[in-house]
Amino acid sequence: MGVWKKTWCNLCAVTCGLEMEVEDNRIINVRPDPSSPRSNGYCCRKGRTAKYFTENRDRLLFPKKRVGDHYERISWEQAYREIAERANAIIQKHGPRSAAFLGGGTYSITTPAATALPLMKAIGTQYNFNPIGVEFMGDWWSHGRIFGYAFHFLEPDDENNEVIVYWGSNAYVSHQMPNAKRTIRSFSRDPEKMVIVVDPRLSETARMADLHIMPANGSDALLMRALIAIILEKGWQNQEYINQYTRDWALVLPWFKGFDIDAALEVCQISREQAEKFARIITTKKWGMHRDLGLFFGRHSTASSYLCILLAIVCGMALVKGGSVMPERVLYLDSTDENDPKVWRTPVTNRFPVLGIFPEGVFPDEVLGDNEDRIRLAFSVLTNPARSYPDSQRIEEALKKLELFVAIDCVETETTMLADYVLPSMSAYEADGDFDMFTLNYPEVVFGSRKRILEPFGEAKEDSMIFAELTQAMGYLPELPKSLYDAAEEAVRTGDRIKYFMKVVMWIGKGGMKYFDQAATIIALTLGKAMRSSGRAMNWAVLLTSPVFKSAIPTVQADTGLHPVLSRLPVFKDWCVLDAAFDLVDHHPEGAVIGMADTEHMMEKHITHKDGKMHLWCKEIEDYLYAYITPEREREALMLKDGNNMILSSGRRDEGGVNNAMRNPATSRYRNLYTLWINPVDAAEMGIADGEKLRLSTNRGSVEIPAEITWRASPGYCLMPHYFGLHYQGEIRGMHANYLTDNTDIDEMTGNSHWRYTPCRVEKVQEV
Ligand SMILES: Nc1nc2c(c(=O)[nH]1)N[C@H]1C(S)=C(S)[C@@H](COP(=O)(O)OP(=O)(O)OC[C@H]3O[C@@H](n4cnc5c(=O)[nH]c(N)nc54)[C@H](O)[C@@H]3O)O[C@H]1N2
Ligand SMILES: Nc1nc2c(c(=O)[nH]1)N[C@H]1C(S)=C(S)[C@@H](COP(=O)(O)OP(=O)(O)OC[C@H]3O[C@@H](n4cnc5c(=O)[nH]c(N)nc54)[C@H](O)[C@@H]3O)O[C@H]1N2
Ligand code: SF4
Ligand SMILES: [Mo]
Repeated sequence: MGVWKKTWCNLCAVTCGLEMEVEDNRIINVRPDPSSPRSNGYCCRKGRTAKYFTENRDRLLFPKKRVGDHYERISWEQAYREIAERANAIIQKHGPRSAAFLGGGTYSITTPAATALPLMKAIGTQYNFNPIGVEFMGDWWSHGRIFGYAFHFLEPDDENNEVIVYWGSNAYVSHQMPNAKRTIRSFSRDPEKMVIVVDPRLSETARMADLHIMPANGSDALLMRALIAIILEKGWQNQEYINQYTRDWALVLPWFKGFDIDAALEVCQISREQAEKFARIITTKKWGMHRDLGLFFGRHSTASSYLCILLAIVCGMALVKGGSVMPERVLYLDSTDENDPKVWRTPVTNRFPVLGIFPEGVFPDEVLGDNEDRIRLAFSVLTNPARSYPDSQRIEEALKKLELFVAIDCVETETTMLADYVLPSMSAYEADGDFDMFTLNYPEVVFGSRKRILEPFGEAKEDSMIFAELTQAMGYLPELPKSLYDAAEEAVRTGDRIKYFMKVVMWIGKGGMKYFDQAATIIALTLGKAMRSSGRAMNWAVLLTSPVFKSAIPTVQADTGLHPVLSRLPVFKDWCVLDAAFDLVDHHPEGAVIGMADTEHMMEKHITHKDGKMHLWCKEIEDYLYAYITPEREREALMLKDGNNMILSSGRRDEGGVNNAMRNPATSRYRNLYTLWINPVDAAEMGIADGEKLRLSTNRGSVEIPAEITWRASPGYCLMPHYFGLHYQGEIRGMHANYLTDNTDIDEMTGNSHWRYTPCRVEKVQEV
């Protein structure tokens, strides 16, 4: 019999509450946690298999260093010393543009960034690559343009929606929203409500739909342009809302007036009748939309995201109760305006960051060139670029070419195998303090501090501590005075962390603010030591500096009480509220509600343009729509060329795998998931039998893969998983989807990868 402990799932951004039975430092059982304010007793099949994530025999236990063609174990001190020497030499010689950070965020493990970003600032580099960037680049950018701040983006108010639209999202399987199956089922069952799915195939979510719109794969932007044009043609738009809350309506009208709706719908393969039906529903009902990879990894991803928002605005559904709302964020990401000359562009590919994140597809080109200002040094954490970035061959080549590559992970991966130094970090279940990056609940603002439930393996450290110690080793921070360490110990003893915080602020001020950007790292080193966890200290530091209560209403006072003296002084009041929120979450391992969204003042709180209006017009989008989103151009562009006979989804989400996290084959021991889903019509036409081996080729590579004949694929559209081709105990099963993808095949505007639209050739394997 083990002991049941409360934690939450590390396998996707939804962070469902889980209870785990722990025996002999192993997770032996997992069940959903009914007390979780995030998920209220819900969890999916992946969450149930979370024990296989920690049950990995390739755990990294010690720091190691590449020596010739093998690795040698070294001490942490040696690792820090050597990495610092080599990194500093490269940066001194070639400048800050030689250094890049490769981060991850999918798993809502957020504390490493708290000290990694300050280290980037100390080095002076802006190169932050991250898969969450590549999914959301276009969507965030569009929200930034229309509303002002890119990290507050629209989500359906599903408590109050009459209709939920899933556009390019298979949430019934992939989640990306709280309690997905429960919510979709309840909408599907309720005669007063409706589920609409826009997906070119019969996905699991589409099977639950009242209305399934099946556009030709890749024709979404054209369909959206046609839908808005229909709404305007019929006069169905919510003109009162548009007049009150938006700017530049007259400039946007020509995008749709005179647009050839029928020619567009023909290319989309949607009947006029169905398109009008859809348009009528969304102009008469209260609806919200989940957008996901079908759009974000589809063609014209940025233009589609922009048009999605316009569609909501035209119907009067953005930032209104029952329409789309903006869940609050505890974490703040700095806006980056690509037109500001201080914001870097990549020298070879001329790409810009959105919210500080660069599109990962261009990374290899920025390493492999022979330009003087190329990237020569990289740190990776919580990511496996050798598999998760497009074009595995090219990214492997780039990682090998780096003059110094330091990889941090809890297990051996295809990326750590290419590093010069490999540093072991604790997994989510050994580390402390991680919190929810996306805070998906609404109107509740749920926040947490994940508790350690397993003792750390080997010499693994928390990622946030690794970056903090590295910052010191590289000489960006001096030895810190004993007084700060003592103040931290006292704060833990007495609970008065504000007093400690003032000491940190004073020490930074005394040094002429030179270490201002390193505040979090100073806290990780001092309070982290006193709390026996830098992650927990980061959780507190992030909360203390969070602007969450600029838009949300705190609910913490009543529960915990504020600092008795300081909270009465206006300068300290906000800090005291946030500090009390930390106490609340620290005492609640299942997470806690720290605030509520201000549902009465959404427009004032979430439109951050000075004039308080949504800005509808944008030159880049106008140029793009006129150049690309026309029936003539799309008719031609959607035709298969170069001997290709199908479109591939190079990244099938099914219940079996979770990106590259589940390496232990025991996770799916009863099923063969390494298959290509192919529609029965295609199979019959090509004479393919179920289970028959096929050759699947793209412009970048070719693999053999068994066919799985299923209606979940549609004619001309096949799907392969993106979680094979991973090493485990020296063996590799299948091939990774990114052996078939092209890192230059990315969205022209912001750089998302076209992973849902990979032209390919499917053939029978010739018998010899
Ligand atoms: N089991 C499992 N769940 C996961 C993950 C996992 O690896 N495994 N990963 C997690 C992560 S990181 C993410 S980002 C989410 C992603 O979650 P989703 O975006 O829901 O995942 P996909 O399966 O890519 O679903 C996209 C849907 O878009 C459809 N689609 C494809 N092309 C087009 C198109 O041209 N137009 C339209 N309208 N639709 C199209 C596809 O048929 C598919 O049904 O999943 C998360 N959940
Ligand atoms: N072809 C193709 N490529 C894709 C996609 C696709 O659909 N098709 N999807 C894209 C999407 S949406 C995403 S989000 C990215 C995901 O790509 P990445 O963010 O790179 O995620 P993974 O490849 O799963 O790598 C995550 C790493 O973090 C480590 N890790 C996980 N949990 C913990 C933990 O608790 N502690 C520590 N220390 N380490 C941990 C794992 O061991 C793993 O090596 O992939 C993208 N790549
Ligand atoms: S929905 Fe995501 S967080 Fe919840 S149990 Fe499934 S994988 Fe874990
Ligand atoms: Mo993702």
